[in-house]
Amino acid sequence: MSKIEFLSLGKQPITNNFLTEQNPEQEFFYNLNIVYDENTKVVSLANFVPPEKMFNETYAHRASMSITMQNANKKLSEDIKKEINPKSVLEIGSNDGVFLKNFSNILSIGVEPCKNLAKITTSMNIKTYDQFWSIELSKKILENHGKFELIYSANTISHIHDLSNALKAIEILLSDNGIFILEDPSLSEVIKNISYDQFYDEHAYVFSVLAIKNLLKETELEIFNIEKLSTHGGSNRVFIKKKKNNIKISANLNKAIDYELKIGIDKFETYQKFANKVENSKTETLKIFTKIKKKNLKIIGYGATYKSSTILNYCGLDTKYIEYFVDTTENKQGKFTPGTHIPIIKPNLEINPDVHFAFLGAWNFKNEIFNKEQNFINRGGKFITHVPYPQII
Ligand code: JHZ
Repeated sequence: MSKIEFLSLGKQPITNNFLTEQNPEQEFFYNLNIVYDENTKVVSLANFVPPEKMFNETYAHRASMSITMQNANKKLSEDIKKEINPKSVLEIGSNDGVFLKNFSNILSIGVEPCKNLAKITTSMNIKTYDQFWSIELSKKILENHGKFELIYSANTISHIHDLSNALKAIEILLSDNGIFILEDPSLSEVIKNISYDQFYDEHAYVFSVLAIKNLLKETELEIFNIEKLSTHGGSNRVFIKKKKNNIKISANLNKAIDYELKIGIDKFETYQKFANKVENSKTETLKIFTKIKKKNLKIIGYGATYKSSTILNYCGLDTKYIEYFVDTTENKQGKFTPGTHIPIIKPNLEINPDVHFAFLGAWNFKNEIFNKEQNFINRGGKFITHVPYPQII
């Protein structure tokens, strides 16, 4: 057995299952356990949740819901136009078109299995295939549009269970001089920040650069550059090409892998230590919430993220601790958090005056949120976060 379990985060619900009414009998729970593969160095969930239960026509997350991500997508698109200048672009997991809308003057195709999202990009005149990414779909797209000079996929490849099929499907559609850019949360950042909430049903994998390099060994593809991003709590942007394409391999690749080896990404004991820190993080988080509640002060949640579902359910933080969440995503408003059934409401222009603390579900947008909530901060309101350790800020 090359896969060894190192962390158990208990029974967890489907993170996209924002309940319309409190009806726990209808909720699906699974055991969120995390394993490390000694051969490939891949870290993944022990039990994958069937994709149809997660990615369907009620999908709530909108990638364009923060200024931070709108700006990041705009900047990336401008850089791509300057440096690569592709004639065609395909995005796997096109969500609400936050990236593809910047490529209206070239052939741009979206792939998005959540039908409600595919409808949004279709209405933006972006041809969108509302199916799961696979070899079969890739062959169909090849027949209809030919090969692509750029394939982009952010926060999606880590969601696909059969990676060998997904990578083969990319090989089929990528032109020989084409570039595939993949972005996903970075395992070394998760270890560094004890951001264990990056493990949830949709995140079947949390990749290190080393793991991606190993996974590509069986394919015609290889990494030629890496960029470290601050988005989504620390991500890797991985630039991939066909092996026969002789683009120079950047020194950034070995630098990134050397760093990962230095922090022990290839050693099981690193994951055992991480698991101990996660348990400790839970204890300390609960201490903070309990202390505040003893004083009868009011805590709300800020950003009902998919990530936060892991913390809420793992730590048992429900309406006893958090009165409600505010979230700008319309499809979450008026609903309840999965498993913990905390109401989610539309944020007012500023946080209500009776609120003393706000738990940062969207800690990855801390700067954007702090800028927006200056009045709350000035009147003595405080935020609670668990990253990089449980604390009040
Ligand atoms: P955010 C989702 O995860 C799911 P989540 C998915 N699996 C994934 O990988 C990432 O996205 C990319 C709200 N918000 O982006 C908006 C405010 O309310 O961290 C969003 O609902 N006010 C595909 O959910 C949520 O927070 C604000 O001022 O963990 C952020 O969700 C801001 C800035 C955000 O992803």
